[in-house]
Amino acid sequence: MTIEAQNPRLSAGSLLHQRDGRLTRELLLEPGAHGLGLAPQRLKPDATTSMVCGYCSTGCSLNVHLKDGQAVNLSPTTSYPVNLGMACPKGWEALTVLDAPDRATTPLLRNAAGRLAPVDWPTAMGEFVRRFQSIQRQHGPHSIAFLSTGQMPTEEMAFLGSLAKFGLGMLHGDGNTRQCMASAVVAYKQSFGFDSPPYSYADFEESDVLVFVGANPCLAHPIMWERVMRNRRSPEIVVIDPRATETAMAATQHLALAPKSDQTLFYGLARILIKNGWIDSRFINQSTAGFEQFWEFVQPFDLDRVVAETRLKASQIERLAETIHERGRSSFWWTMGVNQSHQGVRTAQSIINVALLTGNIGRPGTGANSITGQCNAMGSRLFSNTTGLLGGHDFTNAQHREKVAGVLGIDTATIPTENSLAYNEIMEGILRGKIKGLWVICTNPAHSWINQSSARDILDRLDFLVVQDMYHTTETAQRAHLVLPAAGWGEKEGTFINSERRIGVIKKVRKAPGQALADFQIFRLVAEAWGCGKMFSKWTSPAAVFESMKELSRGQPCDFSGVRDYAFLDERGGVQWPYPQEGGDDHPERRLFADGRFFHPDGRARFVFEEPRPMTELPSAQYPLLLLTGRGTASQWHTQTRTSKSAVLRKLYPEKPYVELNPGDAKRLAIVPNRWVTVSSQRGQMRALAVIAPTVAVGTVFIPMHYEATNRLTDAVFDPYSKQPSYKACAVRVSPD
Ligand SMILES: Nc1nc2c(c(=O)[nH]1)N[C@H]1C(S)=C(S)[C@@H](COP(=O)(O)OP(=O)(O)OC[C@H]3O[C@@H](n4cnc5c(=O)[nH]c(N)nc54)[C@H](O)[C@@H]3O)O[C@H]1N2
Ligand SMILES: Nc1nc2c(c(=O)[nH]1)N[C@H]1C(S)=C(S)[C@@H](COP(=O)(O)OP(=O)(O)OC[C@H]3O[C@@H](n4cnc5c(=O)[nH]c(N)nc54)[C@H](O)[C@@H]3O)O[C@H]1N2
Ligand code: SF4
Ligand SMILES: [Mo]
Repeated sequence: MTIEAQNPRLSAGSLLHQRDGRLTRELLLEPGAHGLGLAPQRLKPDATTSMVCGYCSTGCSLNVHLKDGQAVNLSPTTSYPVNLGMACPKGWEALTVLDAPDRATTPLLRNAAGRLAPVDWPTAMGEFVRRFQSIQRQHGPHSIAFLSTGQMPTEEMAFLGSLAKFGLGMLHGDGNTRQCMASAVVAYKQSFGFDSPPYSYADFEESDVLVFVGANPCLAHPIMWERVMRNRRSPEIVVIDPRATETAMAATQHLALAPKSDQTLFYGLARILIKNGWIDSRFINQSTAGFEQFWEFVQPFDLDRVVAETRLKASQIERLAETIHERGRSSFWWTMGVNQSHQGVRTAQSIINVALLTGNIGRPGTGANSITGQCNAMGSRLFSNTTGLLGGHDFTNAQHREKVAGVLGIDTATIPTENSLAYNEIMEGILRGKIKGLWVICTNPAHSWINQSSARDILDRLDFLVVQDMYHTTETAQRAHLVLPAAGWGEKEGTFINSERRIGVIKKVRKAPGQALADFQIFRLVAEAWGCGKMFSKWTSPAAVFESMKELSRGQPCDFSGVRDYAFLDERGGVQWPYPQEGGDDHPERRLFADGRFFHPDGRARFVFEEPRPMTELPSAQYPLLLLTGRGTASQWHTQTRTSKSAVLRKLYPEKPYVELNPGDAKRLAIVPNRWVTVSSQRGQMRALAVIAPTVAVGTVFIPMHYEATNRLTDAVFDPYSKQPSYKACAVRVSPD
């Protein structure tokens, strides 16, 4: 019997049922049924189960309460080592946003009239294959690409990256993690030999000095901040941020430096520390390489120069050096104020260098610690198969390709031998007509990508744009030729890896609306429809993929082959990598590098440094102010596709776009509070309500990224090593309406 006969919802003419009717029927009719003992049908219908949150990288655990097999409510888990019973508003409201009326419930195909109209899955898959394959035939295999995410379970990322690159023959695929973590990734690889944030959240509580650089955890990582508040060592809290953020206001020292002068500051700081002998010579000798050259390099960064470039007071810089020296355990935490810069990699390394110099690594309360952003940015860094080959491997390394092929049971020849283009290069490829088809999964570039008018123009040039999202209303989905309706967090299963390398489980506690399917199942459908289903015959469930991921990780710094299964993760409150099969350390909160050995072949960390460079777009007579962008409140998430759907969250943030201005600038420009102003850059303009506050320095303004128009203003500038966009520096003008 064909599928159509069983289910009138499905139309004839699809490729699917011809290949494997059983598989397809299973996929279409029982979304999420590929259970592993965790799906609701196996959970007691009125049970409470726990799972990690699907927003930020803190990775809090939430207890989800079920009634008749469906989640009805949740509360934070008290026994989980991450959040200890706490959650922020987004976590508390995580279930509400699943019920939004704009959920994508059927595939949508743009019709002859130019409108997106509902179609069934077989038609959608048929179009997917026909259009992409025809582009490939006409323009070559690499004329289609994908953009993925840091917000899907690792199993889905691994599936997508493998399907696209090994099955569909794509060479180019990148993710929104480029917008976010690329600078930290490159910095760690070069400095430590592997992308390895070394800390555990216990370090928030065990530090004597916490230095936050370009990070606003009070609202971007509120539960990490709660951990800071639990610190009983009367810590010195230093915030290095041009703005007086919520976090800066709670600090004991706020260094409101000139934007993008952090690298100079940290070189100057290193110079003071070395000059005064406030360094750990034993650690430097045993565990690092390049100290002599670094010492020579920082000589010209004397206090006068650093004061001139950072616009800080000499006493502030000296006090920071003294604090680090006197108080002992210092930890350095950085986020987007560092990574999103024209020199993000070297700035991150300027921080790493100070931690290395002072031996502040591998001990409690120390570390050069990049805080990640999205719930599974860490999973994407290891398994998205974009920049790196699955499991922290390298596409250009023949041994790595063989290992991966062996574990997956595929022909080594299907694995690309070169790296993908980066996100910005994919966009440029579209502009140049080299890339004609794009598959966007779980990200919203028409809102979040830099220099938005140009980004939208580029997306609109595509012959075929497929967007796979929970909501059909996103700025990117509205431009798509084909929309694939995806299940979201809570409607599917898999694992996330949080900021401190902790692998945690998510579960299916809700049925996805309409015909929406877990991304995992969409990938299975694509594999079948494309004709490469056989290659993925072992990829039957997230749990099965998790087994392969364990094997892929074996022998790598991120080895988690000792994790038995999902239930093991549940029992343990998540498990941090590494957790190898032999000799795994069972301590619930672990840090790396306790033995002073790093991941370079000689075991030594590197001092990496370079002369700082000026920003590309400095304020001018026409655009006299510098725009900083970032997170606005704890209740808004990125492009707001999810958080704007909760009435509770909507009450907790300003509905209308706003721009924060210094009172001095406002006075000069005759701008009064809470009135509309126009903010313009060379690339575009937006209207915003004026918020006048001394939290921003004279000459700078701040606009949250959550409002659609913000990226009309930003300038497409990238770090040369990480290709991460510099979202936090461009010249603007503000004029009253
Ligand atoms: N509520 C909420 N939480 C989130 C998110 C969200 O959207 N909403 N997103 C998550 C994600 S993906 C990420 S990546 C993180 C981001 O977390 P954060 O990086 O903490 O947040 P941002 O506000 O983007 O940037 C942090 C700070 O960098 C400062 N900054 C700008 N330029 C410079 C500079 O040159 N030097 C220094 N030192 N500082 C500078 C800004 O003033 C800002 O206060 O948050 C995560 N958590
Ligand atoms: N100006 C400015 N711009 C920025 C930044 C900044 O600081 N300033 N920060 C940058 C950073 S750090 C980041 S991380 C990016 C974030 O940028 P985006 O990734 O574009 O933002 P999100 O809103 O998180 O988009 C995620 C999309 O995935 C969908 N989705 C959620 N769950 C699922 C799922 O399970 N499956 C599928 N298929 N879809 C799902 C959501 O509905 C949403 O449309 O923005 C960047 N842009
Ligand atoms: S802090 Fe992050 S992980 Fe924790 S509840 Fe809030 S959004 Fe979720
Ligand atoms: Mo991010």
